[in-house]
Amino acid sequence: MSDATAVPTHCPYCSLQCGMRLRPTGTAELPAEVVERTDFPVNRGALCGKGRTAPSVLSSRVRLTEPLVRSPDSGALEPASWEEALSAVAEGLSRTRAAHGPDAVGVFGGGGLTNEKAYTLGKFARLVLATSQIDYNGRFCMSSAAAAHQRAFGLDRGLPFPLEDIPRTGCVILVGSNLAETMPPALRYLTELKENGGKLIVVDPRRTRTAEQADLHLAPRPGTDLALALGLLHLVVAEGRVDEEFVAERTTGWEAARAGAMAHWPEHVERITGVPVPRLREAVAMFCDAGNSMVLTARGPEQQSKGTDTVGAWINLCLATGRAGRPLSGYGCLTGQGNGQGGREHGQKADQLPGYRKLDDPAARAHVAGVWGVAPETLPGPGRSAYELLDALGGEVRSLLLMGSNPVVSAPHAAHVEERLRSLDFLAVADVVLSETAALADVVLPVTQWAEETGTMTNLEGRVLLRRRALTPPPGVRTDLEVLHALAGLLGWEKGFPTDPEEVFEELRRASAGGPADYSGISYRRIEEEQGVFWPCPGEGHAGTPRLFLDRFATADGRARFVPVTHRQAAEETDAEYPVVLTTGRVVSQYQSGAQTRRVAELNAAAPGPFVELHPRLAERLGVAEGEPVAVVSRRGRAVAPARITGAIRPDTVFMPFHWYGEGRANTLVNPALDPVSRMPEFKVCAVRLEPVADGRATAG
Ligand SMILES: Nc1nc2c(c(=O)[nH]1)N[C@H]1C(S)=C(S)[C@@H](COP(=O)(O)OP(=O)(O)OC[C@H]3O[C@@H](n4cnc5c(=O)[nH]c(N)nc54)[C@H](O)[C@@H]3O)O[C@H]1N2
Ligand SMILES: Nc1nc2c(c(=O)[nH]1)N[C@H]1C(S)=C(S)[C@@H](COP(=O)(O)OP(=O)(O)OC[C@H]3O[C@@H](n4cnc5c(=O)[nH]c(N)nc54)[C@H](O)[C@@H]3O)O[C@H]1N2
Ligand code: SF4
Ligand SMILES: [Mo]
Repeated sequence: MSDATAVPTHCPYCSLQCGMRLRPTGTAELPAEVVERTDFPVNRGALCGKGRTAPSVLSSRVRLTEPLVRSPDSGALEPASWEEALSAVAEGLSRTRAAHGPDAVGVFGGGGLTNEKAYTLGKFARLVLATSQIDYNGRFCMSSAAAAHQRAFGLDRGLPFPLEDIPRTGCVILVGSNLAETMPPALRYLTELKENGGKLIVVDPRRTRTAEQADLHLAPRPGTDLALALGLLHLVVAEGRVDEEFVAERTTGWEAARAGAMAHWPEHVERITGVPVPRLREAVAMFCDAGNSMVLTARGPEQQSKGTDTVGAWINLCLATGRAGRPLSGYGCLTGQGNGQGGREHGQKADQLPGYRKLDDPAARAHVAGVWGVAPETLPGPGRSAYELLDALGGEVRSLLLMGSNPVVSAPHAAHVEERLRSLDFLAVADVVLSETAALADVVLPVTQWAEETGTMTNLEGRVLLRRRALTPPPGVRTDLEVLHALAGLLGWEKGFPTDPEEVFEELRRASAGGPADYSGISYRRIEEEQGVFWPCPGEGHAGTPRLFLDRFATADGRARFVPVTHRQAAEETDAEYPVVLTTGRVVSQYQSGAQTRRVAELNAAAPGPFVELHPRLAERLGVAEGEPVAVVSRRGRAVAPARITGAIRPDTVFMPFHWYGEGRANTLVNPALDPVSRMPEFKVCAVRLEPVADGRATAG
């Protein structure tokens, strides 16, 4: 297969942003083929099944190819022209604004959108709609780690070092990440770590494919990572393993953090977490005996109503042992979505302006207003967080423009969110497929996909990448930037919303200049020449910053801040009525709400539907056999899915993946309790009871 006609680009899905090449085929059935691209360092040619099959979603058989408008007569979505569809959106949003004010119009974005789209969506909300009510699905993703990063280091970039550093450290504690399934090509970094003699500790209530690779697997009860991290820090102090010099020179706040940890005796921590004291000691020895070590967290410890404090406790462990701010050591968060990093930097977040600036900071407002050519006082203030925004739909927020998310499947307490979406006066959804959320809309706008448009993405390392348009999109679809340009025009903003991504990026560079996430030195040309550029990159002559904090942390005094934390319970603990813990997550062959991957035959064959993973003891008590339906009931609702019985999960816990709609929708059950700082919902812990689906059998648990 010749590469001559293949365009270098990146996968449409997760934050690894694996490099690939695409070769157009000239057919509408399957418009492109994936060709290997070995020059991109993150994946060196390796792809998971989702990446390999991604062109299937470009097929005219599964995607949207014309706008849809809900007919007042039939009540059904019917094909319409772009002019009709766009004016219906402009009218819908204007009507709400005229009747209820600008804050009655909401915007919901996504961490899969390119930097250019995320930036433009935030600008569109603040200028054209003049609303404060914008947030996005990244709130459900890494917001707890982001908040903890900010508190401790003064800056939030998921990984403060490139992935290539991982095999060269001495020990990695991987907390609540199943990267063998969620970022398969990244498993190589852990394999190389072990080949180099390094140790891997995995913290997960399930013995996952990732945990199977570990030298030490700790399986705490879900929602108890905070106690676990405090217990490890307690032992670090008790065993005299604190790096006093590092603590004195590069941190503040140690005494209070130390006191917090000393209150968490190992035996007490064992009672809370279920992890035996000898295993805690083993972990401390592995972590501290290695010359360098890292802690990496993902959604397990973060998607909790105490996710920010939990990540803070892991950061405290790194700081106390001097495992931060020096080469080959540190704390990092494995961000999830394709542009999970860039999507949280350029203004689609409720409290934020481009360049990771704060919306309530007068200097930030003045700078960005200057770039946008408006007076700072016209910019609205901070709005509601994602779940709070969804919860307010049909109440204070009466119309919504949604781009790049499928909350009917992915939001907590999903039946309630679905009902709120249905109660809106007006809903417009831009998507590539008719997702479950798009199916509720008054207007559906069909947009181009990754392979058909150019734009930048910032991967989990903080590396800014370029996706180049490789294909001509079908005639009936437009880009998200064209959609926002047209809507802005209809709403009185002829200028300021360009459709050329590079023109948007040039403006984003200026808007981000001087901010924490400074992109001002990055250009499309540089990205192509350098295999991506790491931010901050504050000038054309600046090399970019693959490694952060080596000389100083990004706080005012340059020191990292210990945050005093203590363990607290999950928002919903088990009791006699709901005796089992439900946790949720992912499988390798489906992506997120499944809107894209459920349309790929090969992936569906591998992962055809939801399931309830449970321990043989629990299954026996319940009287269900492998594959038989189980009802899982929480205070919010009931879901039914086949039993998958395995000794790889704790007997007090069940696991459901969240990729499906219908009776097996995991989020019907999930508790929308929010972290007080990050506003992250508690996706990883709620209390449930299990019932066999046939009548007459007893409740187990
Ligand atoms: N195949 C696939 N890959 C993906 C995605 C996808 O949907 N599918 N999504 C992408 C995105 S956006 C994200 S955010 C990432 C997520 O990537 P991960 O964080 O790796 O994915 P999850 O499966 O949500 O959770 C990871 C692990 O946390 C464990 N866990 C559950 N509760 C707890 C707990 O209380 N404590 C601890 N320590 N662990 C717990 C689960 O058992 C699970 O194995 O994946 C990205 N990659
Ligand atoms: N129970 C449970 N729930 C969870 C989680 C969990 O672990 N457990 N994890 C949470 C996490 S980490 C995340 S990130 C969320 C994600 O959940 P969602 O926000 O629902 O994510 P996706 O399924 O990726 O939805 C993206 C939608 O945008 C469309 N799309 C893709 N690209 C584009 C584009 O460029 N433009 C436009 N306009 N549309 C596009 C897709 O077709 C799809 O319909 O789910 C959260 N929900
Ligand atoms: S690991 Fe992520 S970026 Fe790489 S091919 Fe799979 S889904 Fe795509
Ligand atoms: Mo995510």
